[in-house]
Amino acid sequence: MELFSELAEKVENGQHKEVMTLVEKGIAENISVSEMLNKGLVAGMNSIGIKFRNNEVFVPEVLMAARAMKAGLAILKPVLLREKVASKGKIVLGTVKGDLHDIGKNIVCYMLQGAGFDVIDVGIDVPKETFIDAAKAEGAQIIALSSLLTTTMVYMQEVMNALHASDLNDTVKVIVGGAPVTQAYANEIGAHGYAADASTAVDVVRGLLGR
Ligand code: B12
Repeated sequence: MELFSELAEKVENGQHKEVMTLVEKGIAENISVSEMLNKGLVAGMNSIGIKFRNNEVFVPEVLMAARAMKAGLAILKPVLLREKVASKGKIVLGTVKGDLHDIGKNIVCYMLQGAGFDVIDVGIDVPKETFIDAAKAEGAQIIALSSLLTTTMVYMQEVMNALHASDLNDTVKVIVGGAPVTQAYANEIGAHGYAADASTAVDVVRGLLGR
């Protein structure tokens, strides 16, 4: 659909006002919100990601694209949450220490909330103690860790170690994700779940909680 490719293009170009107008238009025309998210906003972010990797664009362009993506997400969020019913479980979610990427984490957050889970978003650059303390304080069943850098992905192991050393061990499950993270890595650190994208994350959490 033309709207999706237009959305992707405007995200890529960092045209946040145009992105907002297009998302509003899509909602008014009853276009699928998850398709606008995945085929529009996320697709745009993915293609700027490829250009960033190839040194065709630099940090300022990526930041503008990220701002455009966030502007679109802010409008989609209430619609994604509209379906929310009674809480199906509590999840503490954050991007691990040293890592400031939050776009993917935020999408995972909205998708989980939209599926009826309570999500405590502890933010970015989060030390292991914060994950453990928040899970304790909130009585969460799941800790969800995001990482976009190979250098910060290894911190997930430290969170696992802190969990094993805490009295939460065996009561809280850990799910991991983010571009460099794989199922093999999740297995290696003993995480209970892995998902490559936000909608799979919802399925994995449902599976872990048996609901
Ligand atoms: C946007 C971006 C930035 C922005 C971040 C803005 C923000 N507010 O998040 C800015 C410009 C700040 C940035 C900075 C840096 N970045 Co950067 N960035 C990106 C970029 C282009 C896109 C990331 C993104 O938002 N993708 C879109 C979202 C929707 O996808 P996603 O994050 O992967 O999330 C999805 C899944 O992974 C999954 N998921 C995510 N989290 C979780 C969690 C759970 C529990 C689950 C189940 C699933 C899940 O679901 C999400 C939705 O489907 C990527 C390229 C890429 N291809 O990933 C580079 C990239 C991640 N960055 C990179 C680098 C190197 C950096 C910098 C070091 C650059 C620098 N020299 O300063 C800094 C590091 C800053 C820091 N300490 O964190 C590298 C990492 C290389 C590596 N292998 O480690 C990448 C891969 C680019 C590259 N190829 O060089 N970056």
